[in-house]
Amino acid sequence: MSTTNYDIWREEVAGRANVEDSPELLAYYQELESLKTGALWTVANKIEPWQPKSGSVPVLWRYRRLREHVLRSVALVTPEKAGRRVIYLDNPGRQEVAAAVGWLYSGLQVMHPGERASAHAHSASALRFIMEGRGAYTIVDGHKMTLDANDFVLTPNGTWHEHGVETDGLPCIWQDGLDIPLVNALEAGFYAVHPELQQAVGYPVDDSVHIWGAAGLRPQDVGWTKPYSPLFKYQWEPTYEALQRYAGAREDSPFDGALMHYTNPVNGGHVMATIGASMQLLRPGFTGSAHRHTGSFLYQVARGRGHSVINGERFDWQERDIFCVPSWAWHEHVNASATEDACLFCFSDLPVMEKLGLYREEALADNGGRQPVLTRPAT
Ligand code: GTQ
Repeated sequence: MSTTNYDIWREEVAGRANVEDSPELLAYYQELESLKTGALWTVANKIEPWQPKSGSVPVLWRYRRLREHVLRSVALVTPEKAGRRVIYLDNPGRQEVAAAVGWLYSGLQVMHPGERASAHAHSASALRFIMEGRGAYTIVDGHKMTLDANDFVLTPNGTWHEHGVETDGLPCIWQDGLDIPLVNALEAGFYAVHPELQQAVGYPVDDSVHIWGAAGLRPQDVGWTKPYSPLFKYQWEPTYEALQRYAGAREDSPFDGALMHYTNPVNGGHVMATIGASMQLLRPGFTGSAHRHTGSFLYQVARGRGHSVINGERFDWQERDIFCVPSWAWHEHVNASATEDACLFCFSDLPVMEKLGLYREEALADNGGRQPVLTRPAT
């Protein structure tokens, strides 16, 4: 055995389960099964992989193909009957748990002017990112927030929340992001409908932004101990301006360009305990290097066009398209335009990975940090 082969053998076999079946063993396994037990060596290599093996498939959901189907649901079901009028993103590798990627759920919700969905609360944490329309609002524990395109709002775990569109608005579509699959995996999900179906607005409209939204300033007389951001609403204009300033003040990350995390103004941490979110700016012509890390990530193109290579597959995206990067998948982003910025909104389970000590990251060393592109899916 050459040294090289020995290394491969050591990598793949040594210390790992390698027991061949025999009639005696097979009978033994059956006896164990009847006692609701099993021999670890029959499953060890599967349940303890060398590195994460995501069941999720990289997927690009093209908005120009989805939009008309989302709009069609308006004529087919009412928010009252459907509860939430949503078309969810169904990752072919995660259909059993209704996840878009990993343990994250996502869907596109549509509402017409004058419609409102009833108030409810659940253990899952949620966010929504406004894609189009005018007059959308969300009420969270009595705080009403008005929402425009590319605004992002939180409805954290346990809060009463409802959505609607003002009667003088335009049809609205937004992306929901929730940790429903994670909460279900942890068997910790509760769900309640508000006793009055709607909640009263108890504060001035957009008060959370006025109280918590001043950059670099924290209010003196407002205590906050909940494990999520009291700001709730993050507007596009100040976000984009902050990104441009940041990009102008320092060099790009080779992987992400200029990326900023949305934060809890109380402590600078992630916006919610289980879901984090970011917005990144890829300058004209930005060509990222590939890296991979643990955690599941869902991107929405807030602006511009470009492509990402995910595990060797190229996905060309444009404004409003959504794509996912599964855990430990190689990925690199490119802004195709020579003149226009591209901006990617992203939400993920990064807070979970970080808190549990499971976050790991690796840069692609080979090939100048670029993945060979294996396939080009049809558009
Ligand atoms: O608005 O709270 O897309 O509970 C799926 C489940 C949205 C919501 C979804 C939900 C919500």
